[in-house]
This record gives sequence, structure tokens and C-alpha cells, in this order.
Amino acid sequence: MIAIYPGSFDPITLGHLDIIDRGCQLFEQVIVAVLRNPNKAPLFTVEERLTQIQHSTRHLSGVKVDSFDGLTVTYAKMQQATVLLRGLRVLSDFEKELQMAHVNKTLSGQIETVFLATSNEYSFLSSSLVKEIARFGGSVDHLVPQHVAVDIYRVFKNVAS
Ligand code: COD
Repeated sequence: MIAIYPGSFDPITLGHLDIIDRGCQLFEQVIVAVLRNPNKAPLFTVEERLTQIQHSTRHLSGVKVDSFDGLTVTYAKMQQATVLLRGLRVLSDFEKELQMAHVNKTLSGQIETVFLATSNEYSFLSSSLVKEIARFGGSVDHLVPQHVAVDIYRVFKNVAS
């Protein structure tokens, strides 16, 4: 079974990686798919994020890293995926994620959304939080893979570690 793990991943965090890692134990292939979203001003370009994800997942077999635009379900069908993989942290995630799952089910008919509960240690972690900490000079070494932390410090000209 092929699962798509769609997201912004700006940047990828240890919370995302935990979901990918656990997804690999459930599905034959997990496609980590970065949305090309012209409406957002990201910290990293799509190409930079693809490189970060590739580097972060190279120890995992069964992971493919890609980007897409348009509807997630259209991309999923193109990849012959039958599952959308998503992570749940807090109650506010649930509201947003449930709405998205319903919309995607309505649009696709057969593609199911599978939710994995966050691991305890990552329940507070988000890409936005990582960017905020780094923007104000804090260390993000314990929140993202080391090479991603280096990229982040470069952007914020921050030498915290
Ligand atoms: N622990 C567990 N899960 C986590 C953690 C963590 N610490 N951090 C993030 N996650 C989960 C999120 O809950 C989410 O499920 C996933 O990881 C990705 O998170 P993000 O923030 O990188 O990505 P999102 O949520 O911004 O991605 C949104 C999409 C790009 C998937 C969505 O906008 C989309 O599908 N757009 C395409 C247009 C479309 O199809 N629209 C119709 C559906 S609404």
C-alpha cells in the first residue's frame, strides 16, 4: 500500500520525521510530498525543503520525496496511493485535520486518511515554533535534524547551538 504524507515541511522537524519513520512500518511506500504553494512566503524554497527531507530520510527504505501542486488527492491518484498520512498533536489539529480528511474523501471517493498520534516528546513541536525560536536567537538543535538546524542558523545568521 502506498501512502502520501503531504505537507509544507518548512522546515522538516523531528516530529515530521517520527511520523515518516512510523509510517514506513505500516506502508510499503511513504511519499513525502511538499506542496508548491504560491500563496505562502516560506523560509525555504521547495527545492531546499526537498533536499532537507531527502537528507533526513536517507536511512529509511521505502521513502520517496517529491513535490506537487494542485489538489493532494489528484496527486495521490497519480501516484496510485490509497492513503493520506497525517499527524495529530493537539485538539486544534484534530478540527483542521478532520475537515481536510472529509474534503479529501468527498473529492476522491476512495482515498482514506490515516492519522498517527504524535509521540509524546514531539507533541508541542511545529515548523512555526522552530522558526520563531531561531528568529529570536534560540537553539533548535533538539527540534530538527542537525543539517536542517545549520540551514536555519544560516538564514537567521544565528550561531546558537
Ligand atoms: N507530531 C506529529 N505530527 C506532526 C508534527 C508533530 N510534532 N508536526 C507536524 N505534524 C503533522 C501535521 O499535523 C500534518 O498532518 C503534517 O505533519 C504536515 O504538517 P505541515 O505543517 O508541514 O503541513 P500542512 O499541514 O501545512 O499541509 C497542508 C497541506 C499541504 C497537506 C494542505 O494544505 C493541502 O492538501 N493542500 C493542497 C490543496 C488541497 O488538496 N486542498 C484540499 C484539502 S483541504
